[in-house]
Amino acid sequence: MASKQESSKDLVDLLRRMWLIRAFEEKVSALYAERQIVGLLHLGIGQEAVAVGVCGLLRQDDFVFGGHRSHGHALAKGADVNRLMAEIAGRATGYCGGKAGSMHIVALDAGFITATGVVGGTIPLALGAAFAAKEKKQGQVAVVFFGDGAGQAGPFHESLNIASLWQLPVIFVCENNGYAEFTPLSAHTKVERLAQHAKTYGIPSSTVDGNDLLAVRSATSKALEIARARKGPVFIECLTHRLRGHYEGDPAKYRELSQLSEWKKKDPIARFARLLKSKKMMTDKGLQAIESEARARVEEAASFSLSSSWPASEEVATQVTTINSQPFFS
Ligand SMILES: Cc1ncc(C[n+]2csc(CCOP(=O)(O)OP(=O)(O)O)c2C)c(N)n1
Repeated sequence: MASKQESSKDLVDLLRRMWLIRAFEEKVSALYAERQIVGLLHLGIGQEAVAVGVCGLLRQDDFVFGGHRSHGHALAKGADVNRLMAEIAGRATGYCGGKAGSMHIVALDAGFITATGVVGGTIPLALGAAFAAKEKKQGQVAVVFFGDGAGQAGPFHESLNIASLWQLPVIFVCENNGYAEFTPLSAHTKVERLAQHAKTYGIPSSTVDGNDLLAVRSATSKALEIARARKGPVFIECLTHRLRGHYEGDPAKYRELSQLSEWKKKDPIARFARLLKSKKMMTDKGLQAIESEARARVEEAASFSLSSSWPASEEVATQVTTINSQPFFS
């Protein structure tokens, strides 16, 4: 249920943002199939409610960190659609001059500090941002998104321990989509709920339906109250599913088709659209318009990207120290 405080416009905007992410990733997938985009591509189609549910409540100056499946996190935090698409397409107009690609996005103007191809690699980095935020005392928080697979990595456990000990304003968001690459959760841990780890380290936690945007939003709102008051970290586990393979081109033979079709019925966008319609906040025509606007926007981004030049060869060694050279923690 939508809370009474949420205006109809706010809720429709959240749907709009989820559609932007979906349309963006579908376009990226189509460009990849045409070999206009190359490299390894991990899409979060089906997981949009987590990105939007969390980032929709953040301030521009909060810090967000992602992983290898983070186009949606960057967009939800406000990354520019053209520059993000151009980055994934390897063009000079991209956020990192076309040298970071899909897995290493940095969008500092939006407060999206970095993604990484190193599973669990940004979890300790988020602690650094949270430490700086705590020192600055301006209520900023750091949020880090990662998958269930990252929960088995050493840096995950070390980071939970230190964040709890030092009461850092960091929100750990685990997107438990049931698989780490091709391995189901039950084959990589005996722990059924990743939130159990948070309890071990004395961190307040919740496990929510990650395909229910309002459930994610409500858990985030409670987490922010704690983190902004600098009372320490919070852990949110979002149960969700990726509707694509681990990477584009993955035949996904490890997953029963029945499992996929069950999750398709829980598609977070269709589900939220149904809710808005049932509350008379949207009509079919309005819903169609939102989807069309999102698709038109990403077409524009694709044209911008594909008409942009490739990075010049003399640029190959520049920007490698972007984070060190920009004073975003000062
Ligand atoms: C440190 C490290 N180990 C292994 C890999 C190979 N790898 C890439 S993605 C992945 C699984 C990640 O699963 P999860 O954290 O659940 O994220 P999801 O792909 O489900 O979003 C692994 C093991 C890696 N990239 N980095």
